[in-house]
Amino acid sequence: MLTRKQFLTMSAGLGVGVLLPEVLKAKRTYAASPRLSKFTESLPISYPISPPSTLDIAPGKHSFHSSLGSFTTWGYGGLSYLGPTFEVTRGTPVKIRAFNKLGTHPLAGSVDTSLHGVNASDITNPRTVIHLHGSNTEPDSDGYPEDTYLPGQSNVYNYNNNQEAGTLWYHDHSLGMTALNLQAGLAGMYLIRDEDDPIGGNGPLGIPAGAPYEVPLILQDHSFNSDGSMSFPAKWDHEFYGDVAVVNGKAWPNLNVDRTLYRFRIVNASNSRFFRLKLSSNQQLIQIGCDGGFLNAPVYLSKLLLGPGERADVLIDFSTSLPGDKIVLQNDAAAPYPKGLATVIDQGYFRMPEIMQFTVNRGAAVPKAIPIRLRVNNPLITKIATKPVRQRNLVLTDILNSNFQVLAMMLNAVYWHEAANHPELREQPKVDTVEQWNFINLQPFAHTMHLHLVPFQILNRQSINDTAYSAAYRATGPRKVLMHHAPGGDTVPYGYPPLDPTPYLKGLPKPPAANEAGWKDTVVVNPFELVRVIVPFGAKATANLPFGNSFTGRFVWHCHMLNHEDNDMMLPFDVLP
Ligand SMILES: [Cu+2]
Repeated sequence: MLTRKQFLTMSAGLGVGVLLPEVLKAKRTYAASPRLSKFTESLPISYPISPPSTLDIAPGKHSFHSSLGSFTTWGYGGLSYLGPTFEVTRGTPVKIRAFNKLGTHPLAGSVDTSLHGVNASDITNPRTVIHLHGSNTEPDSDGYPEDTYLPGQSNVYNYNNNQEAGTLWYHDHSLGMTALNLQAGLAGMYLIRDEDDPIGGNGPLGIPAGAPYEVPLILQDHSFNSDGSMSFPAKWDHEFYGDVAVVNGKAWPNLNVDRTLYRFRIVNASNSRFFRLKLSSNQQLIQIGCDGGFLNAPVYLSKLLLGPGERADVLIDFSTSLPGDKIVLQNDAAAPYPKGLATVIDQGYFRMPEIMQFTVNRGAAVPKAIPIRLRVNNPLITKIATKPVRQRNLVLTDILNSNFQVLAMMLNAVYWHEAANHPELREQPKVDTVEQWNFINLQPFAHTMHLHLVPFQILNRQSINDTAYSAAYRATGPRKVLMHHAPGGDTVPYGYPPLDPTPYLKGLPKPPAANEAGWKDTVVVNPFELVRVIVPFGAKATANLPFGNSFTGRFVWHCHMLNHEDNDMMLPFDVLP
């Protein structure tokens, strides 16, 4: 069986338009959305509020654009689409009972029962479960993908919020249904505050917190049918790219801004799309925080890359803008990231060059100082000095059929149900130890790898001779699968655990970018690259950690490209006592 890279290389040799394989042709059948005016919708803003003790997960009627009309979508906490932004202070525990009040799925025609965990009943009796992404949370409240509950049922989530200020988000995590449930609207933002970033602002950094100058931005891409309802392919495909940018639930919105300093909490909540954001005015984006909290110092960026699941805490200074200026938030990332399908079809096909617009209000400029130090009460981030007790090599790959169609996206060539039922196929770190995890991407597209429970530091990235490594890794297989419903048949081509990549590495390791040199929980793994991360599996694993718990139990690690996660690119791991 060919790898996708070998196949794409082969296709390139045949020339554009010749022998378009199923795997690529499928993309062109996506419905083209109706033409929509840009920057005519007002950006909806959910300013932060305290979490409630009860949270409804329920349908509503929502319009993404004034020319599209209203259709059924899903939301949290009484919103028709997405959920309220919650804010809590570090160390203040929160207990939320969430009620599943969902009805027939708004994307009923796209429920694909060939995916793991998906049943026809998900159309009319949909499961849900909430994961608070970025939180250091007990296993029973972490949104394990099989801890779902049905309409009429509820579940209690305990978040002790024992961690530094950061940009968290909450979203559905139902096994096999996460992509459709997020596309339907089940996502919201959750901000943890602390002494450096107190509720209401007026903290030592001098940055806004809350209305009106701190604005959450939930970035997605969507497609719409001619009647204006949401469109999504009927069958699973290895990626989804919509042709309409949606921010906070509106298509290509506009935000009127005062001439002062704004703070944007940005999450990439899209299925597969990477955003590389820039401003049409060529002003810099000043990144002050990444996934898990503040960086050591602001990083001034002309472009900001965010893969699916990643967050950024960003300042934009509009005090130097002129009244009436229109500044577009642009995106120059190819899709798939980073090179598109350049060798086979039009490279620009899935691009989304514009996201939203800022229109600068009249009024005097009110400049504010950009903080120099971001960690006043919290310890500076220094490289974890504790030596890892072990390394784990973890491979990102896929399984193709004889027509080169992707059957499943895989981690370690292990299926979810195999690992869920066979501990010998699971990673099992010991609580309060430090481990090094090496993510090895054997595919021509980037992925974003996410660990639940604990944040990590990126050590470095290094190229790998993927052809030689793949061949040697393949020689460790095939492995007989332990659960026979697996889509690829009775075997997978590779053995377990993955082969040591050391002899196949090329060049020198590169340190993370300055805006990644903080606490991360989701990391971009580029094609044919090994990314080393160092992970403290508990608050006592080493010094100066940004969280306070040492939980044991079952959690998950996965690719955050939602179609990948839904088709086996997710595995359980256990933190052992
Ligand atoms: Cu992926």
